[in-house]
Amino acid sequence: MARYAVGDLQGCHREFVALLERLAFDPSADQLWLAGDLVNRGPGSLDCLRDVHALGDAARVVLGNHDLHLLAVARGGASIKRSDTLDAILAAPDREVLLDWLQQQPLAVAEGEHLMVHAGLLPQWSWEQAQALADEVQARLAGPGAGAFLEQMYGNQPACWRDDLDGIERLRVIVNAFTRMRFIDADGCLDFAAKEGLDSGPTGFAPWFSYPRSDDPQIIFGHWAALEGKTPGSRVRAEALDTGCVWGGHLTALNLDSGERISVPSQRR
Ligand SMILES: [Mn+2]
Repeated sequence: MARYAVGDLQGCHREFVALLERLAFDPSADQLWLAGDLVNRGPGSLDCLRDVHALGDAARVVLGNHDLHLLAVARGGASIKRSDTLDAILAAPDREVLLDWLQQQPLAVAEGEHLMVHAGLLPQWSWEQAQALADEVQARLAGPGAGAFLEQMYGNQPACWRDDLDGIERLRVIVNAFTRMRFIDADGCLDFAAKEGLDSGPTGFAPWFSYPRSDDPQIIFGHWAALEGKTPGSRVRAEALDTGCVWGGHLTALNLDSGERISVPSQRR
């Protein structure tokens, strides 16, 4: 049995098929972890969603910001943006099955020494606390308050985590940290503007992985394509897996047991 983690698909379906072929992936024996953002911006979002759903127990998925955006559009009254490529999913005959499945996925997956999240792990959160906070959001998404939550999910405030936050503010910071975080300050406050490389953050802010932690999980994440798969200056064990397939880069898998990286080139050029 092999275990692989794969970065943001974002509708790169041809590359996803090519990567699974390269891995000789066997859904009856192997496991595929997907670091979120299965959909959006790329041309094959519906096929990506269908294929990952069809993997059943062979796939473990965390939600990314684009996956949550799809749910917010479909079920929270959010507006579609000009750059979104979600129309085929929204019009698909199997959309309810796919959306129901997506809405049940977690913000964090932990197994052994590995912890997979879409954007990152706030250094203020222990591994155990992070898991509990991810569970809070998953329970809300799976429960009767899901629609109201999706309607209020968007927002950059509050930007800083505090243990005593409650209600929608608490859930919003949890979602933003797990799915949108790049640069933070020493107090665990998020910046939402900088999206480029390591030097693009505002004064006083640094990449979340450049802050030390009191525990030492192997953190697997996607989301930040400008890192090109690297985490220089990292003070935690972090594996960046978004290698920008949708932007003409690569789609990358990490063998969780050997540490080997396997990539296929984007077919979007
Ligand atoms: Mn993302």
